[in-house]
Amino acid sequence: MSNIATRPRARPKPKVERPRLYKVILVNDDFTPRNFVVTVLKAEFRLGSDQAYRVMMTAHLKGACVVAVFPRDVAETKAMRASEAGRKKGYPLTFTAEPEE
Ligand code: NFA
Repeated sequence: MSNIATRPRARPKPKVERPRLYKVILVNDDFTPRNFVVTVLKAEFRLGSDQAYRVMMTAHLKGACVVAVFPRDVAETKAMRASEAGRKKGYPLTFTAEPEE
């Protein structure tokens, strides 16, 4: 007689890992106007007005602030686009992307 499926099923833990997420970080500078930073946060990261203002002020007061987390390619593209928006206006506005711990 077949004993298929009569033993306790072995359930090896699948050794798959989620892709790491990357943080996009807004870096403070002394030149980019506050309202321009807020505008970029709203346009590039779809933050609401209140959240955009809070992120801008946190970077302003503490030196940097995490804006959002994304898969690597999305984080890098968004950081680049947002930094370019500032560069286009002659501001040193900088966003970086770095892996989560
Ligand atoms: N520190 C800038 C100012 O006082 C505002 C700013 C905030 C710039 C966050 C860059 C990032 N105008």
